[in-house]
Amino acid sequence: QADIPARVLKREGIGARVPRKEDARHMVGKGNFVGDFVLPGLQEVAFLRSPLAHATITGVEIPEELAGKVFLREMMMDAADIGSPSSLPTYQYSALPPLASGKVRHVGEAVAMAVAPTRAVAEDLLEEVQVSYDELPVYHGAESSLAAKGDFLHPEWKDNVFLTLRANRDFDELAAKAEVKVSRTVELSRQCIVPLEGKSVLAYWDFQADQLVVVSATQVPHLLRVGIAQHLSMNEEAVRVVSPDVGGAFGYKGQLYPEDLCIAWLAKTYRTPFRYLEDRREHLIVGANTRQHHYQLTAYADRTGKLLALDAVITIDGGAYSYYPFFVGLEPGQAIGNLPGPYTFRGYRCETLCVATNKPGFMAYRGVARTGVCFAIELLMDAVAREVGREPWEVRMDNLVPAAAMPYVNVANKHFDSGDFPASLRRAVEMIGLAAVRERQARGEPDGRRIGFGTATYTEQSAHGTTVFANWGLPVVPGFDQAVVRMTADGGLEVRVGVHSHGQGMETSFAQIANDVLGIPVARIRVVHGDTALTPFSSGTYASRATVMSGGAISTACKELLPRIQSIAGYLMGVEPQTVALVEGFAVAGEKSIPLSEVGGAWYLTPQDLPENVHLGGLEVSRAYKPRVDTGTFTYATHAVVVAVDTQTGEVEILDYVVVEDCGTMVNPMIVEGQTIGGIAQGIGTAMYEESPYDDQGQPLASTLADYILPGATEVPRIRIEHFETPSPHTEFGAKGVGEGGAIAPPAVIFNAVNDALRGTGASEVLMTPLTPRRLLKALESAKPQ
Ligand code: SMO
Repeated sequence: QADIPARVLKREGIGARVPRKEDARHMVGKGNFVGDFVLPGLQEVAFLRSPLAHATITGVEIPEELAGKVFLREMMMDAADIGSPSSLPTYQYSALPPLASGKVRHVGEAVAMAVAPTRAVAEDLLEEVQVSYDELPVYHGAESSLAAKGDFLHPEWKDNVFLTLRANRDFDELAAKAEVKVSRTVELSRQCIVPLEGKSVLAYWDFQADQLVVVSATQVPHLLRVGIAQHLSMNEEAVRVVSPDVGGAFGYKGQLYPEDLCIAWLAKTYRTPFRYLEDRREHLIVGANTRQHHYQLTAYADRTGKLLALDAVITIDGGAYSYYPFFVGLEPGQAIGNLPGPYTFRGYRCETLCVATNKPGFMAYRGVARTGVCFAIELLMDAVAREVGREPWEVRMDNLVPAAAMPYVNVANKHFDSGDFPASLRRAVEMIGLAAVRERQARGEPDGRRIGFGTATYTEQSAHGTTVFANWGLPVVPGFDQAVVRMTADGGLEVRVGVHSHGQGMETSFAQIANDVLGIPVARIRVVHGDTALTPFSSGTYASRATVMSGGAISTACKELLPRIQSIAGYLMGVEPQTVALVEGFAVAGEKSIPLSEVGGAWYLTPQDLPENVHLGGLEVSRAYKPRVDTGTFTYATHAVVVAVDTQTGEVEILDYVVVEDCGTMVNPMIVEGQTIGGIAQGIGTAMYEESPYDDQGQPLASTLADYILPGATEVPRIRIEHFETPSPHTEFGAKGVGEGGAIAPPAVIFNAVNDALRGTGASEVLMTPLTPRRLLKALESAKPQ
């Protein structure tokens, strides 16, 4: 191995903390976002949005001189209403017109659009448009929607419910055996997702390719392509979607929006470029559409707190429409399936309703319903522990699925593949130093604040298989993924994937996965993503699936490419192919080694010198991949916190935050940690700050960042993370998904810690996010003598 330069002898494969390739361009402001594109003749688009939550449009007046500059629904009849079909029997379909026609169903719904050389001029044009409305009664929350006897939100509906899901497994029998019954009502407020970059879309006509090109900040370029083709009655091959750098997605960019369709329609119709960039105010008004779950829960347990059964009614405020491909359906499906958490109880009754209201359409946000279900079950767990007078984490230890029971199928038919849930909890309690925390609590703080400890353990399903999507009745989402790998003539590697990376670090971690098989230095591996013309079809980036799915496809494709490289290298070196190892960009056999550029050069440049049998299929391989079983993988983690509560001001400070997580084999622990911390920051937002309240007329009350409070650097504490690494038995290299997990547990642990701190004050428990000082002081008021 003397020929291998010493400087490249470093390990960059699976498990290495390789610095992220993608960070440099962002650090120096060289990212390329939809807003950065410069195209000759580009017109900017602005939308006129409804000021009312529910109304009939009785007339629209557009001054004559604006003809060709302002558009309404009836001017674009060759575009279809957006819909998200599902074959689930209880599902009611909602048609979402690209621009409102006849009715508006939430504040901010787009009614008209204007085009102009600048956004400001386009907004000015809209000032000239007069829309008259007849107000309709507003369904401002699930309660009023469910009470309706007629005049439902959508014509032909039989009530105001998008979807009802029910589960009942041995509930009556097991609940009857319970000695302790504990009920709670817990709730998460509606909030926004607030990525740095909002919705962004640009479209133009590529005359050479005879294609509509849609440049969009999307996390699902291939699904968006299918959606645009379907809704504009175009052939799929006539549409290309490019997703360049995307400033955070988190679920907000996983669907086809009216704005996407409008911009695509303009470019298809006029064959000139158009763009729309959502501004912050639009985001806070039209994007206020996630997390709002209401839970009525009853736990049935023995007198030690071991649960026998759980009864729940989950009500989700689904907003007015379901976006393509299936957004109001995902949330109830994930909620009913994941509420039982990582526990062993065997009795479960649950009804989950996704209710239509006059608010923007609901969507998934990092964690997809599991932030809600974790909050619900983990607050209930603490309540059970208080009821039976035990330490909450010890009650959990008796309820968690033990490692010896793995693989384990829980009461909601979740197939946990591997891991040691109790060990993660024990370790988190150790890291936090619980004994010392309890002593400190008993002593009291010098500044009078109250200390509290909270913990939560959750699982995060990822790598959902085809049957999971099929069970949701979805027509367009296959549960597999694909990759193409190609060794270049000069010994480098191109990896092409249909998922999109927008913060997850896939340009680095995917290169590491390929490096692990082929030994090509990460610096010589280029990960190509974000263009349907360059990449294989993919369901896209969501549900923490990309490392397992696309990573698995890359790994299997590289394993197919490996013997082809060995065959050529073996021939060139005069050794048996199977004796050739690939190390750091070289083919090595005993004392001999050649750089991979010689292998690539032989195949591409002098193929006539290679015998037929070593030529094989060439140096490019395409592979589709899905895990060995269809039931997914289950990452799990325990989060634990210590908080200090100021009972005078209602302020909560996080003093310590620890995570013990297990996402199977880590490709890059540094990226796993980054994902976890980023998720926790967002979870802290859900727990303590972020809220989109509505009044009873459906008017959003937080439409600027002065009213909608985000956690900043000072609100996110230092987070201590430890990893377990139990490889998934089902996946290519043992990985499980990790992208969303961090956001799941923070509300649960913070509320449990605050309720722990409030014990003995007589305050009522806090049970609703976000935990603002106002809510906390209200809980404390109940302690005061009336
Ligand atoms: S909310 Mo995620 O993009 O599955």
